Amino acid sequence: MDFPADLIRLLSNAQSMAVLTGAGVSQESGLRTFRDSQTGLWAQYKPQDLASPEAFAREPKLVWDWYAWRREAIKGVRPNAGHYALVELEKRNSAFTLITQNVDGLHQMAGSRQILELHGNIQRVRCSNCGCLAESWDEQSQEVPRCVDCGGLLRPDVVWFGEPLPRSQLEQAVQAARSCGVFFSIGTSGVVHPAAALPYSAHNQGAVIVEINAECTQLTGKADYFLQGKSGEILPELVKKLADTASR
Ligand code: BV8
Ligand code: ZN
Repeated sequence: MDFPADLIRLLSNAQSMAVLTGAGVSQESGLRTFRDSQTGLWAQYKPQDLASPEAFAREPKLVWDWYAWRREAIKGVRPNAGHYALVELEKRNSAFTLITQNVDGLHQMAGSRQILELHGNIQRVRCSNCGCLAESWDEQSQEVPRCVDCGGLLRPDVVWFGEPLPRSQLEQAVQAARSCGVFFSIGTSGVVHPAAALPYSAHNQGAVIVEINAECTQLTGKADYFLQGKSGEILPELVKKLADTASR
């Protein structure tokens, strides 16, 4: 892929970078995005209908089983070249913040260090009553497992629709958007708030906006650069171009 020369120059001299990733970054690892239709048993449900405190209150076992199925699906999944390219980008930029909406843990697995998980992590499970993280639980249990401390129902440690994002992670993400020189929005449809507002905060303070997505989104018209295609292909090529430029 050819990159605009001014983009390469700009990225080579960037003082600080922030990156927002969405489900599209994990798509080439074989994980369905939120917009992809669900499969099998779950085809009849929309994620928004299951990922909510109301759904869990109404049908805790159904919601628990959906997350147990997703944890199982993630077991065989590995980071793709896009995740690893972001690890390289972090190594090349001292002021680098990775903000992810993904709950799959693939950025950690790839080796990214400074990660802000805005929507939690599906590999963690916490008590819906006392909030403490569960060390272990019986994945084969026929009932929703309960907290060993207080007996409350266990739930995935993710942010459901209608729930507030973790304050510290959100504050750090807002801070990064407001102070970065370059803001990447990668593999996200930009529909879910407040994460979707971050690129606009960056744009409003004068950051250069680079969007990488397989298709146009609501942000595309505002982006300074729109690199259309698969992040697992574009990111490694971009990082290689930056490395080649630096070595000249
Ligand atoms: C909150 C964890 C308040 C759970 C998730 C009306 C207007 C604005 C906002 C709202 C509104 N009504 C309600 C709201 C608020 C709501 C919201 O934004 N709703 C949306 C649907 C309108 N937000 C909330 O409820 C948030 N909380 O606002 O709380 C509050 C405050 C104080 C006190 C009390 C309450 C909580 C939102 C978090 C929800 N949890 N995940 C779980 O995973 O089970 S969100 C979940 O969906 C994901 O984490 C992800 O963030 C989101 C899906 O978005 P994407 O990642 O963008 O994925 P998507 O599939 O949409 O797009 C993929 C993209 O990749 C596409 O563009 C595609 O083209 C591209 N792509 C595909 N393949 C590739 C690719 N690109 C590159 N390469 C490829 N290979
Ligand atoms: Zn408890």
